[in-house]
Amino acid sequence: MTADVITTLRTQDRSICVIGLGYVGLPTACLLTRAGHVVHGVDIDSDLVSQLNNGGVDSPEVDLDALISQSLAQSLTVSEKPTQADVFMICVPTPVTVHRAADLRAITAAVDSIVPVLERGNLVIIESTCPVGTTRNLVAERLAANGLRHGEDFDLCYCPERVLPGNSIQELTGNSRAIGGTTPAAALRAAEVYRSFCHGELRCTTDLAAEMCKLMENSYRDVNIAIANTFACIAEDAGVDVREAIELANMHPRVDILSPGPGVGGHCIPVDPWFLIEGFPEVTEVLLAARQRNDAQGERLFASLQEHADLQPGQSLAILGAAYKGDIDDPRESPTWQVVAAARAAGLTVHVHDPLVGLCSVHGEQVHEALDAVLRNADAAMIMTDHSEYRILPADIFASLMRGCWVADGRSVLDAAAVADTGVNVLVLGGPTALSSTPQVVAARA
Ligand code: SAJ
Repeated sequence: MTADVITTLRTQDRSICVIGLGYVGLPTACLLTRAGHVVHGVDIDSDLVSQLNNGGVDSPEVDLDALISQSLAQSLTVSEKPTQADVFMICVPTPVTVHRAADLRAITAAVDSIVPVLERGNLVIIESTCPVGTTRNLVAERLAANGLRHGEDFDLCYCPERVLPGNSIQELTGNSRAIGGTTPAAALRAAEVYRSFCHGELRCTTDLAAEMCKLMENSYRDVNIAIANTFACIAEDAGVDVREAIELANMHPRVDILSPGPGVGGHCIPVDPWFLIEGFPEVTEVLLAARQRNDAQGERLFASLQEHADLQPGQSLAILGAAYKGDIDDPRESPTWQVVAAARAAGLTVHVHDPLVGLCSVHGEQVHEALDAVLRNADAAMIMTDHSEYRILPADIFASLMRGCWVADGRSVLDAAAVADTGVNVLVLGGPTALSSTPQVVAARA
């Protein structure tokens, strides 16, 4: 917790309505409450609203859990409808459709929901990632239904967030931010609101530049992950350990190659580049190629495992990792689901394990908490997520439970040589396969 949170507000904007209480909106509403604002949180998820009105939700982030409880005990109120306020902050999801087009229905619905309570002199802030021009076009047009014009009757801003899930409070209070306004005065006004809880640099700019910078940040990361994945594919064919080669290359003072993996998940990195590709198709071939490389990684690793282990219809595959990245509990938009679909299409029985996502069903797929049950009698296994728990698995766990003798390690979390010594071969994404001198294929265990 930062001790230097400003408790005496330097802005005239005291009451704030935060619409969308997800992994960005809820911590933001709590931080604004802690900073002294009177905050009302809004979400269309009635179960979430009732959970919050009954004391809070379980977050894997311990400090966030405490902040939510404190805020609800302090003055944070929550409902399914916006109330009048000085400031409206919209933090709703903006996915892409199956055709990779921006799906702005949640933003449109959120904007429409504040039209009845929008008043002259208000400030409206969009935080959700959106195509360049959305704020001053789509949002402004919908808000005009109230007869009010942005820049004259109310202020309109676009202020993207940079929260890395799993470290929300530190990221929201410490990261710098672009504060985009459709007028300079609007940006300065929004900066005062963010200054109440954020001690990072607040850089005022236009709404267009702020929308563009958000998409650039995540597209940049997607392309850099794709470069790492390209090098991994080359290394496999060249017989090189890509992680050793990356470590060597990153010794260069101006090289910083990221880590290869079996796909890019989450609601942002694999999504945001599509907003630029959709808007500027003639010049975004690099972004498109990166998306295609990253999206191919999971099935590429599965196909290689299928070949090495000679997997046949009716056999079983254990998949370790439902979350889209290590040490978080969010399975949405995870590359795991592409691999599950490919394995099922190959006639395999699939069981998915995740220590953090826990016992639940995602996209109709059961996620299990008990690793031994998922591994028992499996004909092959695939590690999709770099959870810390997988890095400390005993080397013999696969030999002691599985029927087959092949494991594909998509995140290089295993000590492949130690596992190979137990009679199980390890197919490492981007790295040399660790072959066992005595591969074990054992009869099904009771
Ligand atoms: N990944 C790799 N290799 C890497 C890094 C990541 O394969 O070297 C994969 C991860 O396994 C995961 C996916 O990429 O599946 C995305 O993970 P991430 O940690 O790169 O990003 P997010 O989605 O958790 O958070 C990103 C962050 N953006 C940037 O780092 C530029 C965060 O700051 C943003 O706030 C967030 O997107 C967002 O909401 O936009």
